[in-house]
Amino acid sequence: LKSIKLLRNNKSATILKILRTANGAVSGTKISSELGVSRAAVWKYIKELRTAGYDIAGVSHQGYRLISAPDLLLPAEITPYLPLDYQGDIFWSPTLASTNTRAKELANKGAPTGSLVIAETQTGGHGRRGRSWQSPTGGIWFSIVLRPNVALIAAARVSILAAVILAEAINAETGLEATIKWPNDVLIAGKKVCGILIELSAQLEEVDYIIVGIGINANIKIEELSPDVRATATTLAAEASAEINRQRLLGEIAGRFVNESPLIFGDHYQDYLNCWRRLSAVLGHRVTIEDGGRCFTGKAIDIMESGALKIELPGGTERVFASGDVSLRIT
Ligand code: BT5
Repeated sequence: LKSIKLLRNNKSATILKILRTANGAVSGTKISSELGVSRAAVWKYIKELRTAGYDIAGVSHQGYRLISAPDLLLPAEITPYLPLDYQGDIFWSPTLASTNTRAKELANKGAPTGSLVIAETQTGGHGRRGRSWQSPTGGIWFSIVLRPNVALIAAARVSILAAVILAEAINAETGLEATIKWPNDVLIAGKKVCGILIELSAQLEEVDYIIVGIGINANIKIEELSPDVRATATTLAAEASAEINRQRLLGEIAGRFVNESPLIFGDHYQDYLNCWRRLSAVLGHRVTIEDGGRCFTGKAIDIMESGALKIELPGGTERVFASGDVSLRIT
């Protein structure tokens, strides 16, 4: 399968919509007039869809009928779950080194806000501080480009937004109780189901773009993770005892990012901080933080506006830890 780029109003996505809503077969003539393209062009799009894994029957004198769609995160499968006015290009690949790396390349070339880079597997997926992120098939590995018009200092808010969106979207899609482990993991029953990696580019204190990289262990087989990772990880399918609709979950998350990111730069940031507090797996718990080779153990007491975590150390002193270069264990 080749990589696919989908621009808004993509013709193959429209054909799929027509075939999906049709009662039976749809003639090539009808599709060509609805699309405003020739019948030969319709045939070309149908061929492309078949190459991407769609089983479309062509019955002579009747037209085309959709038999089945592949379980892939193809743009045409995501689009139905995005808001109608969703802006941004959607790029899909069967495999990429890292969706964040590709998203950065595209953002540097001007990819608009809301652009998505999606891969079925990653060969060099990464986490923070050079750690690697295992990305076998069945997961949701993607990056979203955001271009808020804000000062660098405000960009940290995206980290709070991302964790809240992920926990809430997972909860809405699966009914599972997802919690947030500072700074940016989403847990189910205490195990990591989702990681978030935020990278940004700024010029003179102004944000140029922000890349939010999201990895969700949706329907992956837990045995495909290495034993050390398996010990602390889980998958949505395992926790819900059912396969997840990956396409709908991805669409919901992307739509929420684009709709809600303006809110955190306006008056609503406090609301998101409060959601974060409510969903937190760490506040009120004893935690151990490793910061630059030193370990601190204490009680997590609050999240700061900067996204830093406030800990109460034995003896009552408080210490604030910036996210980014520390690791935390709930102890
Ligand atoms: C993260 O880093 O949790 C951020 C991961 C972000 C991944 C996405 S996928 C799409 C996009 N493209 C990328 O290249 N990255 C983003 P961190 O907090 O540093 O945690 C990394 C640690 O999580 C590793 O050292 C492992 O211990 C563990 N880990 C690796 N793969 C995992 C998985 N699939 N599920 C759960 N834990 C995993």
